[in-house]
Amino acid sequence: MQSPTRTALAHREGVFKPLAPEDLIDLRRDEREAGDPTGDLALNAEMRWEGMAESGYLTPTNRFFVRNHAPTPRVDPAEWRLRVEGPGVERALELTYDDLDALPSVSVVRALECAGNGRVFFGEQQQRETPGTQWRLGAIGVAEWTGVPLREILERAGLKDTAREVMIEGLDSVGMRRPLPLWKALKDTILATGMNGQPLPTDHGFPARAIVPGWAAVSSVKWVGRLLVSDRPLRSPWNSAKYVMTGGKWGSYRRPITAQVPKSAIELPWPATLRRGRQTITGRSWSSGLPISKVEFAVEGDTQWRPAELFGPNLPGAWARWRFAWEARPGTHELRIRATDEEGTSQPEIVPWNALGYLYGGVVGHPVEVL
Ligand SMILES: Nc1nc2c(c(=O)[nH]1)N[C@H]1C(S)=C(S)[C@@H](COP(=O)(O)O)O[C@H]1N2
Ligand SMILES: [Mo]
Repeated sequence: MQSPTRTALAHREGVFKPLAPEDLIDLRRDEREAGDPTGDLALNAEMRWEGMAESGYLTPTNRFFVRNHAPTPRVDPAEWRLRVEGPGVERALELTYDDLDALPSVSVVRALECAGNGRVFFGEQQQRETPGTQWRLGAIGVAEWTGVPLREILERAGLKDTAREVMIEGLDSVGMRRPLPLWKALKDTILATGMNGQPLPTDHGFPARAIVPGWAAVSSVKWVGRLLVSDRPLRSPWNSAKYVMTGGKWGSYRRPITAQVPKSAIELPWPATLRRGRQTITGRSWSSGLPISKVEFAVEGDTQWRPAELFGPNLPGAWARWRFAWEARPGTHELRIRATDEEGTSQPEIVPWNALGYLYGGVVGHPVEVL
């Protein structure tokens, strides 16, 4: 049971959910210790992968990672309004929570993954650290999201031919917001009010958040208060200064991050300790919006990749589970996993440098000590 004191304390810390150390790793503490001044404001907690070995296809909500640019706001659903306005619509709309509930809704199983997931490996594997939260691989979760297609909402406001982008605006103190091209808003984006069959939890965006399938989670704005429909390209700090890929010899161009890249994670602690002998190793692989076609493994020093066995659902835009048997010999090893998606995109050995440390989709060596 949570005591009221514990809950109050939790919110002073910027978040409501318990962040049990066996479920989540509170990276904000590391950031404070490292002297990052934003560490107090931003809350970042990543999932412990070892917990997924016992879980089903979906990530249990208590284990789901949290990434906040500012403390979680508490929004009263009775007071809450969704405003839809701007030069791209015929008429401004204001919807209450009940109005939103009354619109046609869908349920979809989709991954939500931070663009910075895997960032620590730029430093650990490629000897070139990048700034920002040093996520390992736990800034991802797969949930069943229930909500109203953005198309249903935008069409009620009457889209003009000139409509181009939708700025999705959050109600947190930093006013986190990011523009979405209209085609993506209409294609498969939803405004979710439910997660894993429950009302959206406070920290995950209650009363309503965007879910933009296949795209880095920065587009999936939480605590949405307004949809601003424009007739021209829009900017916010989250598509111009941050969440952009830098490129060119001098890092001189910046492209907003949209789609994710294939990645894999083993359901073991980091680092892991195992007993000698035959072990079943399990994990999951995912890609931007495609099913996984193949997963292979190698122990460091192997010259050959060997196949892992895929099992269970392999939903596009979510993930695939896999397992393989490993004859563990005493000593220190690195287990390496490589996934390939249905378009044939595989995880590379080396990830091209980008200054802000996004989209680390490379093969990583998971350290394992066998006793
Ligand atoms: N309003 C708002 N929405 C937000 C954020 C935020 O700080 N404020 N963070 C974004 C980022 S960078 C990520 S990775 C996801 C994290 O979603 P989660 O905390 O539900 O896991 O939310 C996105 N939506
Ligand atoms: Mo993120």
